[in-house]
Amino acid sequence: MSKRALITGVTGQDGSYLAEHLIAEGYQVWGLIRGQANPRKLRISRLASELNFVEGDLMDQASLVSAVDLVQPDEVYNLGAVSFVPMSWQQPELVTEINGSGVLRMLEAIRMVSGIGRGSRDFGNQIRFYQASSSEMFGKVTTTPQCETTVFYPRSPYGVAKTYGHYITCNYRESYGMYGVSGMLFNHESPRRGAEFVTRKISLAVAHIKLGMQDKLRLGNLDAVRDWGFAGDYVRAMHLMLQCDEPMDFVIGTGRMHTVRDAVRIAFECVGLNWADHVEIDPVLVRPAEVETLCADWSRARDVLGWTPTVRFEELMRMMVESDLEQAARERDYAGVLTAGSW
Ligand code: GDR
Repeated sequence: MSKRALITGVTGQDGSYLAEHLIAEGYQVWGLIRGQANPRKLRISRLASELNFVEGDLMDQASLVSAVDLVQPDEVYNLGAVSFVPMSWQQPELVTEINGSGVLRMLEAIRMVSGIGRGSRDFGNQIRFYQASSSEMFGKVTTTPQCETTVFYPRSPYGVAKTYGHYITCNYRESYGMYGVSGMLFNHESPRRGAEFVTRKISLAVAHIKLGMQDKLRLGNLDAVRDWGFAGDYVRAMHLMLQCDEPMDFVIGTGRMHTVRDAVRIAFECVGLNWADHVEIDPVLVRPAEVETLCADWSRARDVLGWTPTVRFEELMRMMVESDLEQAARERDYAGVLTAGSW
């Protein structure tokens, strides 16, 4: 019989790639959606016929119990969160509720439905739980690269909430013998990335500038260093983490560092333009407390999971720019048709 997976955050970038991956692996996949979300309009529209949906909200304990009870999943992937770090200074309490307490609610739902007991370590028939932890937990780093034992020093309400989610997952593993693991994922991007994140903001702007639809690109801190990988690679790691005999946390990244300035330069080079002619610094976009440098030591994932990233940063930026060029050209042509039609 095929395995059943429940994914929170299924409408996001990672949720869409993970749902595709699990369906290809023969899973029955269920996405947790909030009442008014319309799956047909979202990233998962192409999967709508193969995906099942169940209503629920990480803010509502009872809805999670009902969803887990209805789906009876073998695996739960908790990707649902407010993912844009700056929003966590604007709505810190909401972000703490969803990204922090939401993890606790899902763990409790699994515990209640499956009756997992204190300290039993029979992982065989348990619901397995994946928590989307983040490199933002490392924050103000003192050692580079960062691995599973590096100390946390989060620099935003987002990072603090994710750190709570991480520790409560460890705690439920240790308190109740639950199969719960955290993937500490470094930045991961794709053509499906939200437009507010820096790589997609850049690739969209490059496409629009190349096609004469935009003039300038405003950015904040160009010196920030990130370890950027391809989201499609990272969801494979999530799945592998739940197939181990013993639950264990993993760092997932590429071990390569680039600045935001590198990202801008590479993206503009893809269309033969000089970034310095188009980029302006906007101090409003500089964060109250910045994570300056992140770089993953992903050797545990390589050794234990046999996982490796397959897309280099230059390829990733090119993939995003090319996708946005196609999309921008369609938008421009559509606008042309509308204008012509109005004459
Ligand atoms: P991040 O991703 O906060 O690292 O979190 P983001 O792409 O937003 O920022 C990366 C770096 O770029 C700098 N930056 C800008 N960022 C944005 N968004 N917009 C700008 O105009 C801009 N200019 C410079 C930022 O200051 C930052 O240093 C992502 C999210 O997906 C999290 O949910 C996830 O947990 C982590 O990655 C791993």
